[in-house]
Amino acid sequence: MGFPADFAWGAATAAYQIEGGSAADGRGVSVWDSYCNDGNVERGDSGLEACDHYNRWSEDVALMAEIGLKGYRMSIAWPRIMPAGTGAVNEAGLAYYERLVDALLAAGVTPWITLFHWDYPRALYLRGGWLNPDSPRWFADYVHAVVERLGDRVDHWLTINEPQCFLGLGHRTGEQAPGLTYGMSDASTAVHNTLLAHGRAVQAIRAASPHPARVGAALVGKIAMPQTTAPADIEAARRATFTLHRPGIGGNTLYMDPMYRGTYPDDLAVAYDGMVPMFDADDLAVIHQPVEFFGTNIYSAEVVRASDDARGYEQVPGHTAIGYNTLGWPVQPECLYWGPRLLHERYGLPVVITENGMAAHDWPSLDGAVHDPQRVDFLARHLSALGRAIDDGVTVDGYFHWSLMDNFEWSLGYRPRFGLVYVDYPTQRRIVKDSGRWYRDCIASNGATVADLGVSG
Ligand code: GCO
Repeated sequence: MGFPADFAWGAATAAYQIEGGSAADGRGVSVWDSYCNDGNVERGDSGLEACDHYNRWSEDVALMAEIGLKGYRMSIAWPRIMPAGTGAVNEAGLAYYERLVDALLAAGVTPWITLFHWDYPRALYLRGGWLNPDSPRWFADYVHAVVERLGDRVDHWLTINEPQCFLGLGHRTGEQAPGLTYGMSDASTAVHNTLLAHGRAVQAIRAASPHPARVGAALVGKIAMPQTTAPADIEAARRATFTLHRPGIGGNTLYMDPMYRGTYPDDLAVAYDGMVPMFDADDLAVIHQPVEFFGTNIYSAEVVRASDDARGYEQVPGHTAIGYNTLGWPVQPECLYWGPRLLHERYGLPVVITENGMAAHDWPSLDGAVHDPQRVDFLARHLSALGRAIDDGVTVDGYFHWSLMDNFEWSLGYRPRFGLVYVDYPTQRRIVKDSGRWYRDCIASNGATVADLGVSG
């Protein structure tokens, strides 16, 4: 069977991680600008210049064409469009993204646009941010302004990237911007308003787009995969993936069930440590908007097996991964077989892998090239597993590698390198890595080069 003929072979980035131009052309301040300015990021790094994509976008589009990308997942910086977060629209910001989208289309690269990838306007943070009951409307108004301008050329929209992360790390543990440590009560309000913001944004896209759009989000979550293909182990993987294990706002179903099933999960009290927040029942009808795909960022999976206790699963001890990336994340290629299979089975939507990739020890060799054999092997194994999921009947519409280029990795700054393209930050020179050339050939073959590599599900 193999990959569909119109499979979206892509790569992903995010505005704050690559653009720079933080004060250019009327852009407002984001919570990440101030978080970096306060010295919270490794080595004092910030997104002030990043990869200077704000000025080098034309060169970077040419690189995407050189690699032969069919799709490019980018994000729009909310503070570039509405410097105060709401109200007046910054024409220069819209014009920048209009030029970029037109260049992508001219290069035969389909833009997939994420509308919020963490660079929240500081002006709204100062008004209470996601605790403010107006926060869903603020987001919807911004989304409407963007889609009104770009909706005639952009068909693929993602509302929000990884609410689990920006809420969990940015508002609970304080490890990311804006560095807040909400108690569980405020956290539950922020989660709920973020889910409402997703729903209101989908409504805004439908209202502003001049033609039918394909809409989704980009959720991350802990995927569990079975130790064996025994039915009991597969059921254990389902339970581990779709139950709320412990207090905290990172659980898959806390977001996925309201967005894609229209209900909070029955075990909601587990997430909120016994406190079941009171929300307006009508809210779930707003949150549960029909969408066209299930976007998910999958980097790895934990391996589980059936157990005799009430939970019905246990994590398999020891080192089950084939290795670890430079951030210590386990490399577990079968995550791209089991993740899509379990998510498609539960939510019934076409799956799009909106992020998958690895940080590696990349630098230019003496021959001037950047040889990254482990990323090549990572890509081959993960895409082979994804191809097996498709062969087994899972509908997968696309794969966006994280990332197109090395970039600002949030609190870790520029140390981790995830790109298919190396960025020499002092000179901003780009070098396509071996993995970028390998990916080009894989795309040209529509995935035939990764068929039957023996990466079993
Ligand atoms: C995320 C974000 C990306 C990260 C990438 C590597 O998933 O955390 O969407 O912005 O840079 O995942 O950590």
